[in-house]
Parts: sequence; structure tokens; C-alpha cells
Amino acid sequence: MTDTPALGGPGLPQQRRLVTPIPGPRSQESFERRRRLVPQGVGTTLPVFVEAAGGGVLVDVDGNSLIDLASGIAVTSVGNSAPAVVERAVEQTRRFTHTCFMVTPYDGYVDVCEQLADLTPGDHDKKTLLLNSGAEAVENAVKIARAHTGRTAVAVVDHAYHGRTNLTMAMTAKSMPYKHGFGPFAGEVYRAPMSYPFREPTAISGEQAAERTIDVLEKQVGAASLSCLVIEPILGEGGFVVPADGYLPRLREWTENSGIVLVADEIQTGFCRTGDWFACDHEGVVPDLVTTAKGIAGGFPLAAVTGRAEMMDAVHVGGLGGTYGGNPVACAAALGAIETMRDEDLPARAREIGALVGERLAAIADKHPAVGDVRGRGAMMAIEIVGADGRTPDAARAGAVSAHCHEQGVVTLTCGTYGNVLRFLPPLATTDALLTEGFDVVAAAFDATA
Ligand code: PLZ
Repeated sequence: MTDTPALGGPGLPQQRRLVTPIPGPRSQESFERRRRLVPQGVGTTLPVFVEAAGGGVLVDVDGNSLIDLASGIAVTSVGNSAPAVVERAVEQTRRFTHTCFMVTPYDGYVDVCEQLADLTPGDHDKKTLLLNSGAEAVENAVKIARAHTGRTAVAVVDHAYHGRTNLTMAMTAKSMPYKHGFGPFAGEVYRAPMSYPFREPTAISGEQAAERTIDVLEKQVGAASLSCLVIEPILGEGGFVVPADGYLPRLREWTENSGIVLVADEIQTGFCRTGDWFACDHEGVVPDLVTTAKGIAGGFPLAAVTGRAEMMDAVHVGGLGGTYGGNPVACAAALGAIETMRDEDLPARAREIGALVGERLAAIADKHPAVGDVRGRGAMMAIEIVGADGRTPDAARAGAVSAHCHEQGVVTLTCGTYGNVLRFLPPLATTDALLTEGFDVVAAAFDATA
């Protein structure tokens, strides 16, 4: 095998070290097998096969150590194979791996629900349903909102991403690659404008943007038909768009007055990523239901809907569930991840990372007019890349910058409706030294592609 350590976790040398071109020969061999055996529909950002990961690095099968600025799309916030996650998951695996919570329950599931009741916004009585994936959490939030209100319509916003299942495809905005050719989609899903400060034709306040959203929904759907408004407090796949101040609070006020369930999709923003436990916390917004996944369990598949107890109980007995939802090993991992977030004050660490990254991105923006906007919160930062007019999306440049980073051993992601946003989601367990080196590479990538 290679001379790299076989075990991941924070003990891995926290360094960028390239011993072959990226991807190396072993990764290329593995990628050939993948090509034969896995459909092309499953995309690949960077074709290196991983052998171990931890802290802020990924080590590939060729022995290259790469700086991770992606966290597997905002999942390994506590770091890959974080000690508390590994210990609890291993211990639980030895005791039992599955019973199905609907057949014979176990404490780990209820422990996670207790943590979520404590951590999610608001101090009302809460209950939690556990599931396997983010899309499944969003689907179930809609089921609960419909059962509670007796209404069917679902409101979502422009640029939203909520998943790849049939209902969540309907709720997701972007056609290619998420929806193209996969219809017909679930009905009764209505889309309204979002607050997207960089792309407003003229500057408008958050309240004005909210009135525009509300106007479309009231006139085109009717508030009395709406079961819920589902919204990411900061758009994830749609481009890391932070709505103007006041946008979310006004939507909270309107949904409350109209008997519409406000669902905050915190699947990407949740669990310390934005510098607070949840992105809604920054504006003091208390949603009725919150969907979580990704960062919740340090890499294990777990998702949740947490919400007002009376809404969660609107569904009849047996109406919610699934074979694996709240799997005991995933719950144990989540308890380890949450313990790590509390013990290490990861919301504060995310704010520190945000300050460091924000400074680096501002310096790149000063030098390169192609940077139209720098935005984000905490350890969820992005730059939107545009053409000479300061406005036209330039996806090709974003792709070129990202490809340059990959060649240099830095894992970066793009996103956005126009594919022109470079987004940065480092593990909160990373080091300042790795971040500094990682953003040196990002800066050099801008110079090299100018
Ligand atoms: N809601 C806000 O960010 C997942 C998608 C990756 P699942 N985002 C990553 C891809 O291309 O499939 C996401 C999200 C928000 C819902 C989801 C869906 O979560 O766990 O991927 O189903």
C-alpha cells in the first residue's frame, strides 16, 4: 500500500503534501473501475480516491495530503473521524447496530431529540423525528405542515435547494442537473422571489424583498392555501446567498399571522457552520420546524425534523417513520459530534474562520475585478465571479479557479444557479495554518486564470 497512515482523525499530519500529480496513478486506476461500475449520473468534483481524513486534510490512495475546504459538503464540521464520534459509534456498533426504532426503541434516538430540543431556535416545547437524509427531512417537514394545517400548498423561493427526491426536486429551483428529464414533479409547490442582494436591479431592503415574496404568494397562491414556507436561511447550493437583513424576520411575522408553518431548512447552515448553532439565530428568527442533517453526526447519515410539539403531533400514529430513521450508530455519532461542538465551542471557531477567510477573500476581490461579491457567514463563505460588466455570471472562470486549486491539492467546491460561485466550507476542526496555505492557493488560482 502507500506510506500514508491508515487511520484518519486529528492525528493525521495537518499538511498539504503532493507526491504525485492530482489525480495520481492509483486514483486514476480506481476511477477507471468507478467508470465501469458506477453510473455517470453520480458526479465527481475531484477524482482522487480517499484513504484517510481528519482535521483539515484528506489523504488519497497515492499518498497526497490535500487541504479540505469542502467538508464533504458541510458535513465533517467536527473533522473527519473525530475522536468522540468514532468512540461512540464503535461502542454502539458493538452493542447493537439496529432494531428499528418503530419496532423496539432505544435511548440514543431520544437523547438526540433532547439535544435538538435544546439547541434549535426558540424555547417552546419541541419534538423531533429522525431520518436518514436531508431530502427525507424536508419531505417529512412538508407532511407534518400539511397534517397540522389541513392545507396542501408549499411555498419555496428562487435558487432554493431541498433535495433530489420527487417532492424535493419540485422544491429545488435549478433544472440542470437536479431536475432535467426527471418530471413530472410533485404538485402544489409554488416559487416566489428570494432576497439576493448582489443581483437586485436596485438596492432594496430586506423588508421590501420580503413584501415582494409575500405579494407573489398572496396573489398567486393565496395565504389560506399555504401549508408551509420552506426556506434556507442562507442559500446553500443556490449560491451562499445571505438575504438582506430583515427579510427573514418579516417572513416570520407574515407566516405567523397567516397560519403558515415556517420551515427553516438548516441542513447546510446548521450545527455551528455559520458561527452560531443555527443560521436563524443571527436574526433571532424562531421557525416552527427546522430540518437538519449533514453536520449533525460527523459524517454518519442522520437527519431530523424538530418543531413545535403540537405541530409534530398533528400526524396520526404510524404516519411518520422509516426502517433506518435514527439508526443507533448514527445517533451515537451525533451525540459525539454535538459533544465536540459544545466542548470545543465550535460556533466561536466558525466565527474565527469566517474572519480569517473573509479577509483573504476581500484581498482577492481587491485585486481581481472578476470577484463581484464576497459573502457568507462564519465558515460558510463564498465569492461570486462575474465578467467585465461586473454582473454577467462567469461559470467558466469559477470552474478554472476551482480546477487550479484541485491540481494544487486544495479541495474547493462551486455552487449557484449560474454555477459561478466558489464556496468554502472548511472543517471547523481545521488549523489556521492550513487555511492560510489553502487560501494562498486560491489567491494564486485567481492570478493564474486572470
Ligand atoms: N437542503 C439546504 O444543502 C443537500 C447536495 C449535494 P441530502 N445539499 C448537498 C447533491 O448534489 O446531491 C441539502 C441542502 C439543503 C436539503 C439538502 C438535501 O440533503 O442529505 O443530500 O438529501
